[in-house]
Amino acid sequence: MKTLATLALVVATTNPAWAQFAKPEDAIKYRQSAMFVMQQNFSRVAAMASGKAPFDAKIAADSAAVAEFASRLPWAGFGEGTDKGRDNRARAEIWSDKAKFNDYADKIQAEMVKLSAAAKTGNLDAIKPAVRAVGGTCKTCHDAFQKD
Ligand code: ASC
Repeated sequence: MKTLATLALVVATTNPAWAQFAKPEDAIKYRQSAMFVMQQNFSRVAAMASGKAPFDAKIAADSAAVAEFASRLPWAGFGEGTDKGRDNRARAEIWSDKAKFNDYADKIQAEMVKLSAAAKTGNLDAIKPAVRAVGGTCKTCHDAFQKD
């Protein structure tokens, strides 16, 4: 009979990366959901920064904090074997150019930390450049890795 440690090793070495989810579809749904939460909260702050929505410091700070947290989540859903299935716009380059994709994943999290910190100050003039930096990072990554 296999020991628990051996079983754990077998599982760790034979399961594909999406195995932390029940199935690849779940990984895709998870990353899409996290992106959606991030986008909803970020765009609320962005609308204030651009003057399309009235500035409310508390809503901005709360939304930026949620966007920052959400920015940590999608990446676990991009494991091997999650390139196909469920309606999704992920390009193959996510998996073939992983280093670059991971750099963008790190960058958006870093920019979100800065945005959240700026939003906590309650100063709209500090929020504006941070919103631009986040938006620029979203766009650069989408241009490279998201299908039209
Ligand atoms: C959003 C959203 C994005 C980014 C990007 C910023 O609200 O859905 O992908 O901002 O448009 O340029």
